[in-house]
Amino acid sequence: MENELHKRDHIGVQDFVLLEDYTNPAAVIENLRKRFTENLIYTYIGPVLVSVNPYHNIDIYNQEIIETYRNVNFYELPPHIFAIADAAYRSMRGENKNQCILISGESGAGKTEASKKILHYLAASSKHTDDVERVKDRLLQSNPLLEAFGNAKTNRNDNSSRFGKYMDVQFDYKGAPVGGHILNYLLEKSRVVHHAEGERNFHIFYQLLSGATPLLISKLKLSKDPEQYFYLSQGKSVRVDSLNDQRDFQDVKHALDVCDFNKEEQEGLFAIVASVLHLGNLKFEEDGHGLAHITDFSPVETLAKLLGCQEEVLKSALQNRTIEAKGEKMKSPLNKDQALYARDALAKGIYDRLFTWIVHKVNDSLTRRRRLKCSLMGLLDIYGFEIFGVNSFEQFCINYCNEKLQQLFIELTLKSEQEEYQREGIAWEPVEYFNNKIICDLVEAKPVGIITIMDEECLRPGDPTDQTFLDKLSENLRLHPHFVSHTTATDTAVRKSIQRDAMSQTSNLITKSCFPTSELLGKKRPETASTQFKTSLAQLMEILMSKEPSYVRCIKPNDYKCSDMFDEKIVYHQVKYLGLMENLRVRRAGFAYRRPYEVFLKRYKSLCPQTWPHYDGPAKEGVEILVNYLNYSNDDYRLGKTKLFIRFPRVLFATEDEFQLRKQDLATLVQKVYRGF
Ligand code: AD9
Ligand code: MG
Repeated sequence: MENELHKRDHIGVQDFVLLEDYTNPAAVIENLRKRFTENLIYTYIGPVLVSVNPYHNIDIYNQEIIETYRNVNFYELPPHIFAIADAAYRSMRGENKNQCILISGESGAGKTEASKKILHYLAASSKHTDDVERVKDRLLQSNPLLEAFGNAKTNRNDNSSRFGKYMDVQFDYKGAPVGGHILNYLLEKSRVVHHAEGERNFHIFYQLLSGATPLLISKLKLSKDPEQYFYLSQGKSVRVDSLNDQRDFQDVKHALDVCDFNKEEQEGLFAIVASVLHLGNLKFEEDGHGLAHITDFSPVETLAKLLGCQEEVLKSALQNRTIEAKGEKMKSPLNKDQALYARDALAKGIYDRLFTWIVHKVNDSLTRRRRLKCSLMGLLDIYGFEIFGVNSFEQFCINYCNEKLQQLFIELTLKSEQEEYQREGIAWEPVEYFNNKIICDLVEAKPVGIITIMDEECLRPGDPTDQTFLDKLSENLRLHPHFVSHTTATDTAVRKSIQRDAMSQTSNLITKSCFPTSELLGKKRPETASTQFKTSLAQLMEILMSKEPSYVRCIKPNDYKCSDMFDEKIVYHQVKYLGLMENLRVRRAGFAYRRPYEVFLKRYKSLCPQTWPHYDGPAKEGVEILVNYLNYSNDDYRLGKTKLFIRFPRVLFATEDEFQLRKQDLATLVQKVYRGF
């Protein structure tokens, strides 16, 4: 970064800690704006990378740039996502520490793109053995595959991740990628049956209709027109300019091949995707007794074929539910609303499990052949914070996940700052910060947190409703300083019933393995979705805490997916809730700038006759001589064990300006010498 310091007026500073006015959000935003206008989308806060989505392709990810960043200390080059990847990679290898890179930011801010760039960087290393090349290929191909099934167009992002993903890349002792493992978090399965205007269902449905051969389409009894399907057409935007469903389908097919899905598995998989579409087109009418009847049986026939179950069983499961009374199982007919609910529940259940099955299959293909010890680099790309007009259970979980990550970020950055001060033998100057643990506690505390109360309501016999749940929340949490909203409960009885009855007898090889009989027989009461999510998040936090973290904080410049618009209000909002001001304050608590003695001396030694042209003593002493010569006052700096700490940016800038002048002088001198003066 030093090589760019002198240009700061035009392009802003490359590290926010160098802003004189660092407590002022306007100065931070102005710096981001300047850089965004110049296509400089990356800026540091110390070791944290802030990235602004450019919404257009910039040629900064090519092979040449990859090579430039490889093995270079990250403050020696302009900020870049590759610098973060490289630093983490080198720390993993050099210090033998497992790493994780946490990418956060709201929906559409660029998290998924950032994670793909990092993976690309890690995989772009020199040619390896065939085995390693195969692993790299699979790691890279897992992206288009999981995106097809887990991403969708929303009003915020044409390729929005609707699931959370944590991926470990495993490296052998030579630093070559040899395997991987993916953990997936809560797919937004409600999208299978419903999406808002302007949005779409998961990409794969449209890709299949658009890209499958006529033979496959006819085998699956599909129509190529997405408008024909209730589950695909609700948003009235089946086609998206920025997406090419037909081509993407070919990519998905290729990815399936690379990730070892055999022909039979691929057939089973597309049969399930098609069956969800057929399910959505089932209609019911009510008879004189208020009971539901399927109006047209032809989709049921197709469904039974695709899923490999008996038509009669399926029919019955779609129109009745099984209840247990006095230890006996009985069928109870559904009314129309219940039947529609059951249909949708089945579609969501099938799709959700299909997704998990795909992740398992990908993991199988990424499993290392040899069980030697390996180092890990984790990449976390979750769904970003989002607020819609109507927010459901999924938004609650997504935002809760973001709160947990924010808490982790605050705790870990503070901790690592304190540790560095301690290591360097410099007194820590305490900083005030907002710890959002209070928000996480509101959600997850026991005995009175939102999730516990929701669980109690969901599992309570009787007739729990949204209203009774809301009443309980208000009763228990009204005094909490951050309690302001409510959420809804679901009717689990009908959902469970249909999944047991219909799916326990299928012969489609995927649904068969996705709905194990023991579970379907209800031997054990399943945990509620929120408790499962809470548990998996707690495990995720443990995984992350056990590794050395790096951070990428993504910001989107406007709400219109537009490349030349920097909306200060929107950016300010994100700067605020991402806690960037807080982060900057922590980082600047004492010192704006810190560098190892060797680095500082190497750059500035020409400014002092005692260190120029050669200085043979220890770097620390050289720096001491240098800063004395430059007249640094006692309050301007501290000497740590291995690093120099400079308190104010102006001190560093003055030194840098002097250096630039000196460089010019030297250049002129060299020219003169060459010209023979
Ligand atoms: V969500 O929470 O999954 O809805 P993300 O993942 O934060 O969201 P994503 O990475 O999908 O956002 O980025 C949204 C779009 O912005 C991409 O599809 C690209 O069109 C665009 N984008 C993001 N980052 C870059 C980039 N570095 N260069 C060019 C980018 N375009
Ligand atoms: Mg994403």
